[in-house]
Amino acid sequence: MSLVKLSKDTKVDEIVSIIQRDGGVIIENFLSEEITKDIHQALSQQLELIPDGEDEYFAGTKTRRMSRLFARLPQMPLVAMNPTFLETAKAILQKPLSTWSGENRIELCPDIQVGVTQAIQIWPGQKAQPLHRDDTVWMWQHPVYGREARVQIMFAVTDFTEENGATRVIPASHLWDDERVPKEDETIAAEMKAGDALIWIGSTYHGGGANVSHEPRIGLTMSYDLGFLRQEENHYLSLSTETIKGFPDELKGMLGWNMSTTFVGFVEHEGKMMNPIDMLNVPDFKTTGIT
Ligand SMILES: O=C(O)CCC(=O)C(=O)O
Ligand SMILES: [Fe+2]
Repeated sequence: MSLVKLSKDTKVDEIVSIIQRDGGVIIENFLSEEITKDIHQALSQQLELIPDGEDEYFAGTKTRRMSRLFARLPQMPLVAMNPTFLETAKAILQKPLSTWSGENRIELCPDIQVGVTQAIQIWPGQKAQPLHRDDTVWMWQHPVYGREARVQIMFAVTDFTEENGATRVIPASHLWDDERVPKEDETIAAEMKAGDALIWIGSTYHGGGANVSHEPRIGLTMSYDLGFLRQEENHYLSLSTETIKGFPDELKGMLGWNMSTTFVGFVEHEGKMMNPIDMLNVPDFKTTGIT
């Protein structure tokens, strides 16, 4: 079995139905060759300054991980706002809930937010990462009851091959319960050309592959998560208000500067429960992020 490859112009409904069946899908030519080259150049330079991971088990001692990508990589909005990714994430995550408010039946629809961003450079000699589900960060249980928590992308900055450590995925493992053990021989390598992207969900077992080639592999990952969960990466401390102000309003909100439909994340200011996005217009309000 292999993962289905689709063109970036495929209708969102079709992308979603394949993800719901297989747990993931590959989108070819997700970004243009030119943009991919620029991202490659920027990330390879910045990754030179990043040390290998310290943890042999999961992060990898021959793997460099660099986050805070919205502060570091000017092309991040092109990844995040790419309609194929954004619309797919919305279609999967924004499942409404009906509940009571007094005797009124109301329908609530969750917002989505940016969770983690990370450039992952796997060097020759790195062993395969343990197979895992990324929704374990919130101890999500399986089979998923009600709703998926995450829709994630792995953008191939370099070619992804079986030899250089392409992400390994167990197709349809998002449907498994929490007892079944994920095994290496059930995985397939998400082989991609630079510029392609794997989109998968938080409940699908996957992991970085072993790099037995002579070149490093670079992937750029970013997740969209349910807006009422805690963000895996702390964007409030990572990105300055100046950086945030440079983004389109929808992206500002999705980086955490939005209050969820269920009021998660409000800020009290002068007795009002404010949406944090409105704080950006309050004179003298500033956060500096890591510099
Ligand atoms: O690098 C990869 O291919 C996957 C990495 C991953 O799944 C993780 O770090 O959670
Ligand atoms: Fe992962």
